[in-house]
Amino acid sequence: MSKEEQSAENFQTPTEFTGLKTSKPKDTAGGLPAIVSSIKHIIGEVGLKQGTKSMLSVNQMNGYDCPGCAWPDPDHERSGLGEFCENGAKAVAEEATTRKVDPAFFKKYTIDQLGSKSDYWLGKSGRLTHPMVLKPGQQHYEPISWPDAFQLIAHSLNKLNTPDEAVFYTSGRTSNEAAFLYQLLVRKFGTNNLPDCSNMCHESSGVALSETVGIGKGSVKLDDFYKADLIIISGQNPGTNHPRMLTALQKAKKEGAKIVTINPLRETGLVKFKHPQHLTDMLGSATAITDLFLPIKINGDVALIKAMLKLLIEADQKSGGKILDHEFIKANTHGFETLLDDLKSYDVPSLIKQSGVPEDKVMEAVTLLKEKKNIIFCWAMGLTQHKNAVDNIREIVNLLLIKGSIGKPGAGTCPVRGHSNVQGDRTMGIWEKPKKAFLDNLQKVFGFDPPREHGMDTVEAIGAMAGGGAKVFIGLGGNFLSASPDTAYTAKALQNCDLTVQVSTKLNRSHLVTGKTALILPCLGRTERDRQNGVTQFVTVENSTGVVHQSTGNKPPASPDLLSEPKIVAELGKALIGNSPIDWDQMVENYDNIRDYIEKVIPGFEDYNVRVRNPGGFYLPNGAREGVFKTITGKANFTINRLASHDLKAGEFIMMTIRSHDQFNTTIYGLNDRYRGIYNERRVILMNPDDMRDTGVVANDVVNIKSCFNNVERVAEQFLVVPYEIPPQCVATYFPEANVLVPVDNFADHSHTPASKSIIVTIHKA
Ligand SMILES: Nc1nc2c(c(=O)[nH]1)N[C@H]1C(S)=C(S)[C@@H](COP(=O)(O)OP(=O)(O)OC[C@H]3O[C@@H](n4cnc5c(=O)[nH]c(N)nc54)[C@H](O)[C@@H]3O)O[C@H]1N2
Ligand SMILES: Nc1nc2c(c(=O)[nH]1)N[C@H]1C(S)=C(S)[C@@H](COP(=O)(O)OP(=O)(O)OC[C@H]3O[C@@H](n4cnc5c(=O)[nH]c(N)nc54)[C@H](O)[C@@H]3O)O[C@H]1N2
Ligand SMILES: [Mo]
Repeated sequence: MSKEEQSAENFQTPTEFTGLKTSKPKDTAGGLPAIVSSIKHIIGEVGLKQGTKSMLSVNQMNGYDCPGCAWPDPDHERSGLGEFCENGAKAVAEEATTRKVDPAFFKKYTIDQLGSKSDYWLGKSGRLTHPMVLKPGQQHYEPISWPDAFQLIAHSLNKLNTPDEAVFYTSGRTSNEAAFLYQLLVRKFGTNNLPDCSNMCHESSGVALSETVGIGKGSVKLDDFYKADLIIISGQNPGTNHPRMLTALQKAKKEGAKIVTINPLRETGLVKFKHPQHLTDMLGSATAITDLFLPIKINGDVALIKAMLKLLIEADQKSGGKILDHEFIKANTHGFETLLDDLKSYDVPSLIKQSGVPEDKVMEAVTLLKEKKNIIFCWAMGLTQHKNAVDNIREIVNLLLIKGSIGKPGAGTCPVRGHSNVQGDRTMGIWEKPKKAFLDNLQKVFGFDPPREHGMDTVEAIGAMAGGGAKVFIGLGGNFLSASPDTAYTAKALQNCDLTVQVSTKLNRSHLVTGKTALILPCLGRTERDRQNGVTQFVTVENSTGVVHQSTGNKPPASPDLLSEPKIVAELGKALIGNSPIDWDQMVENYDNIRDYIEKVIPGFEDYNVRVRNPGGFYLPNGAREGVFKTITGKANFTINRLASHDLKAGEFIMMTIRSHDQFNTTIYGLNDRYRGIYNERRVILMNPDDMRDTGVVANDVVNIKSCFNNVERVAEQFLVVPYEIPPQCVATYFPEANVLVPVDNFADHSHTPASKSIIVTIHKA
């Protein structure tokens, strides 16, 4: 690499410490501290007046969808105080910031200077304002006009030997309209290379649920929480990542539901909650959320659920068939006998031991499961990011099926989605493995032959770029470098490209580790007014429960030079393919036109433009919700699943990479993880005190962490040890700092989701 090119070190955040402080983990989420924190972030980035205005329209019927998580809003009512939470406030503040990353900023800093800054610093620099280009061998981005940028991309794409040498990534904040246009452009160009953040997120859920219940999405509605008698939450930290879920759980408890949580960590939001918008809560005592906490070992979930299944089946036999829902099993499922047979090969004590959960707690959980008929199972990344992640979720389905807990009110599957429109993007066709029916419809409506061969997912795309098989990378949102596994390897993959393009709102590390030529295309954010031909447009999104609704930005754009995502895709379409047969201009002049096409291509969007104008939007069809299972067998399928197999040697640990309270994925809002009592530092490793003693480390010791997979050693340097209540042989670090340790070739079977919650590591005093 020549001296002028980017230094190899730009790929990770600097290893200097920022000054760790710790306290006891909190036992109550929300409350006054949540309000104080919201206000601090809003005033710091936006100022009080504009900030308050922005917050009041979050998740309102006529406002914009919160750019944070994908938790649903109530169907008919909205809080007059704004339907937002502390972390929603941070997400809005981050986007609405008044600071700017403009051409003068890029003139001031070289790529290497920016590379030496932390992710926190990069994000706090402000909003991107102009399209910028980084020419080969240069150290500074320079302004480029929009038409020149589109020509440059079209030229690079047209030079490829085949369209399959291009990778078109999507992050889950993209609207339905932008996503639909994007996949159309990519397929018209001639490839299905549409990896997305979902590949690293809930892909394992999609795969498992499609196979077992016939739809890759959850089956419950928000109202089901208030009809459930048992809610199980596993592998999820809602207090931080889906704070509005706590409101639903609080209400569910008032309606009589019991709540069981399964997690290696006693996450604060799951312990107690005070609703920051309810005066009675603020003045009175907090609601205890969890009735029973099962402290599981990382990746011990299949073992735990198998133990529960066995114990329930035994109890059922003893009770003469009163515990399981035999009528449901007979009428609606396939494979029950095979499951019973398979379970005979396990014994309960060994399963319980492998799960790490104390036996009396397992028994308590089984007692609840025996009594309760309407069960909802919620989960997130703690279950989807393991080698046997698909097994994790299929095993959950086994549990729900024996209890007949799906396809009726108050019961079902609830994979809690991450990005606010990640589910909608998939519905729109952002998928490297599109269904035949979808492509057939595309062909019928647009009159071209879409490619039929499956494209590359995230892990495959990294490999292709590293190996020279892919040469152009385009990212519609996201931060591919830092979100992907194996940061050093992914960096080489991106640097191997001829061109990398990032459509972004904020500066991130993917702008600093680039192909030979790089483009930044700055776009409008969710909160901003989007006008086309002088008329304000709205976009649409789909939440975790399959509700499609409007989102209308109301803030003036951060810069007059920003384009909306649909406009960027349409302009690229024109430069690459021309304005015929697909009339890109017509589609973006009024987003209703895009929605008319979506309606023609995708089932469930009948009368889209009318129904999406109804307050609260509309539900998409969901077979599993109705008890109709569109699987190969025509029934809900029981499956046979594998236990995790980590033979940890002495000195080895299983590490999960998790989110702190002050981040949204790779966007770092602040340096605190308030609920866990960790302040002003992200380079920490949470360890069990007994393990610390055995390893010969004490609190605040500096360690290097090593992972070794398929004989390749990876090292993450300079982490501070924090003693924490976590099961033995389990440790935790934050994502993305620890992504250098996630092997690109260690991913979930069937879904290819990187196993970023089960990395085998050793810990070494630095
Ligand atoms: N504020 C904020 N909101 C967010 C995000 C954010 O970064 N910040 N990210 C968004 C996105 S894209 C997503 S996908 C979601 C992520 O939401 P979560 O899945 O809640 O996020 P993680 O921090 O990855 O937390 C994983 C949880 O699983 C637990 N866990 C880890 N391994 C295991 C295991 O083997 N078994 C069990 N039972 N539990 C385990 C961890 O202790 C942790 O509590 O949140 C979304 N919302
Ligand atoms: N080790 C480890 N790795 C993980 C995970 C983990 O738990 N552990 N989690 C995985 C998960 S669940 C996910 S979803 C992925 C996340 O992967 P990504 O979605 O790729 O990453 P984000 O950090 O959400 O992307 C942030 C960037 O998106 C851009 N952005 C924000 N809003 C907008 C917008 O409205 N439009 C556009 N065009 N750009 C916008 C900003 O420039 C910002 O810098 O990471 C995965 N990686
Ligand atoms: Mo995610």
